Amino acid sequence: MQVYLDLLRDVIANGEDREDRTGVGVRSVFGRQIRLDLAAGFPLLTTKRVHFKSVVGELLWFLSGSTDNNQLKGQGIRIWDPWAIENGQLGPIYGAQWRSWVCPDGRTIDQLAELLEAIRTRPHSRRLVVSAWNVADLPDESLSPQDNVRQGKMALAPCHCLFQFYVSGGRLYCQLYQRSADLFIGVPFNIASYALLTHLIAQQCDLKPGEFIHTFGDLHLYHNHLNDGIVYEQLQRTPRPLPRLVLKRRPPSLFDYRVEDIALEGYDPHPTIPAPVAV
Ligand code: UFP
Repeated sequence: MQVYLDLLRDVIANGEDREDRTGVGVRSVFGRQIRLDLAAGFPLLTTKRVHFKSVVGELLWFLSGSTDNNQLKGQGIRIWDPWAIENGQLGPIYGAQWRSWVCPDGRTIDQLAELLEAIRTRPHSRRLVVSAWNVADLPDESLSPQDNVRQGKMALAPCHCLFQFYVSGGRLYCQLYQRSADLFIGVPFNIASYALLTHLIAQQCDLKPGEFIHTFGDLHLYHNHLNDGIVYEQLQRTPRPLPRLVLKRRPPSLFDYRVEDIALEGYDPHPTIPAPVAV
């Protein structure tokens, strides 16, 4: 994951210091891309421990179509807590858009079910796209996440907002467009999540995982992460060999995976680096 450390150096060296919605302030660049070959190992950061159980739990929660934070909390995953209202709702975020995008006539579209059908029957299609960017459901940037949810909007506008697949040589490639990326906290998690999603869809479609291509819009480091010295601490660590992903079972559909089906072998990271998240 040298490419991740290179991105950190890029933002530090070339970023512009500026204000942001959260009030914390960021150093930011616009428009970057990394490519990770999933055959070379599972791209989970080794220069700090990333909580893979949360990656798995969150992805399976998205795939279930749920937008209820209580279901994540029940598994001990607290990453969505700052954005939820009292009853756990988060508004129509990823799970809703992926599995039940609401049409003007009231019908709903299961984008992921349609995607799998398309990959199986039309692997050369140039329309293997899933979008969470449902303009009608976007939150008002001047309101709190909770006020947006109370008005039926998303708690947070999708960060990983659009992804596309490509099939070549029996391998499944995935490219993600991430409009906004917290490089220290969010990105290691987002990489692992989409790498895992690509593995699961590949298994379901009798393909091997290809590359994960991660394209960034506003890529930033929060000033508190820079000022704490934790970004520099991360840069001093030497990457270790990547772990390997093991899928222990092939369930009947993409929507039937359980946490126990997904395991990592050989993950031996440097210690975790706690960091505050900007809400
Ligand atoms: N963020 C990520 N990845 C995610 C996620 C959020 O990096 O998966 F949900 C970060 C990006 C940004 C903030 O720092 O959260 C969202 O703020 P905004 O909507 O103003 O871009």
